[in-house]
Amino acid sequence: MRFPEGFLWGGATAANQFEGAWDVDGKGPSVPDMMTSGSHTAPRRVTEQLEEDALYPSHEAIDFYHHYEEDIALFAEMGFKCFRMSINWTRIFPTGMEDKPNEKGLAFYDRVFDCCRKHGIEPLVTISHYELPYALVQKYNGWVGREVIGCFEKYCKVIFERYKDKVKLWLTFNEINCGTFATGTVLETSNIKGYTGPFTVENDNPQERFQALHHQLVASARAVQYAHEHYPDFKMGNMICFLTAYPYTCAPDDVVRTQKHMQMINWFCSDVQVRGAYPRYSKRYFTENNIHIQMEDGDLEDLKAGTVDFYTFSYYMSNCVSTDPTIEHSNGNMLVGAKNPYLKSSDWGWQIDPKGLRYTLNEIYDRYQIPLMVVENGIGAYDEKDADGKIHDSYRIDYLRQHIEQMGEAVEDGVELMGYTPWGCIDLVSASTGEMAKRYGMIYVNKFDDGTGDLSREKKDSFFWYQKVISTNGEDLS
Ligand code: BGP
Repeated sequence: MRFPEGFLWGGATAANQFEGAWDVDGKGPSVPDMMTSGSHTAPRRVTEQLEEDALYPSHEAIDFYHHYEEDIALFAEMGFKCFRMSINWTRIFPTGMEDKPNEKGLAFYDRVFDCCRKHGIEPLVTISHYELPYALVQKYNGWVGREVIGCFEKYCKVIFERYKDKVKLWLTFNEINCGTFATGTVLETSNIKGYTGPFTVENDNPQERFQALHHQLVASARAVQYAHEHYPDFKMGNMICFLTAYPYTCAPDDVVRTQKHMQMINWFCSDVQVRGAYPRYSKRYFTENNIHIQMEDGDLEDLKAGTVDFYTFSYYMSNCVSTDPTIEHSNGNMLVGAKNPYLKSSDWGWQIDPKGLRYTLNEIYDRYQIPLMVVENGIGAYDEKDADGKIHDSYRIDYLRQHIEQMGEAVEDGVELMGYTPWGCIDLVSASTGEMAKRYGMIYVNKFDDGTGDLSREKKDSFFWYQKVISTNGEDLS
């Protein structure tokens, strides 16, 4: 057997992209609740006030809030051992600033975790997946405000204590490294006070963004430290958006540029979260980019004391880095890059690179030597129903098969891999475009970009295929 016994096969979601019920049972608005839908040609917009004629896809999403029993039963039928989901901070603290948590919000996640346990599914919970309370944007300019660290600590203490018997695996921030580049501003660092405009902010402010990121890194470390002190059976992980980059050519200038890109985009946050200190290369980057991070006494000690137990990441695609600005560009998750002539792309222009996953797993494990988990992977595609009324998504099966094969290679290379939770195991709202049409799921949801659809769930071919993969612990990928 390639995959170890107890391997955590499952799927991944995020509250803001699938729960809906955005203002039900006391929930407050979070950043994505203020974001309109878009497409891969027209960007999503952030609005300060809700606009009457705009569509806000998180408001209903696929309404997991009222379908959780049915959905978790479907995950169980596929054989899931693990389910990655996030808690919507604004269900627990509607503005982030209350003294007391919202009981109805807490009770909802009790029901969800109980349902998972009933089916023998281990929850893997992201504490903050692009879900900052919007009130904290208005009051503190998002994570730029140091006060937000305290709000986050309060939230963590409440959920740790409440769910201590139901949840053991935690991730602090989804794709925290998105704070190292401009496209991460809206959803990650959320320094968008007073901002109305497109998803890719027009006036990026790296000084603010890195200050906000510092606060997130401190908040993450404090949460990990607190969990370790009070709940020794918790396992605390980080979560990185891994944007694998190859030099476009073997010209040393391309190679060095790629190395610098890898350092600040892919390694910087995890060097802090796994090794417990700002890496030396970041000093030069900050000097050259005129970034001055304000720290308070104790910050460096917190970073040192709050290192994670396991490393998790998303992997969808790879890109190339070139010093030649005329090279053709390719789309990608959060960032564009130079197009790799050896790879094909998805409908949204993300380059499909299964071998890049083996390469990436080896690189990460060589660097840190702690257990790894792939907590997002998948292909966003247009799904059309066939004449028989079913979705025959052989392209999705191909994508997943090739990536699982390469994970198997990495395990044989000696990488310690805990599990695999492909993204959007059930169709949900796209984070970057706000579309429903960009589907990742093995379960189809009757919900469309114009907001119509009866929300009914249907199994795609990939549902049955993944069921077989799990039941054979990854041996039968046919
Ligand atoms: C990751 C995010 C997810 C998810 C995924 C797919 O970066 O963590 O929230 O959405 O990407 O991206 P998209 O939805 O833009 O296709």
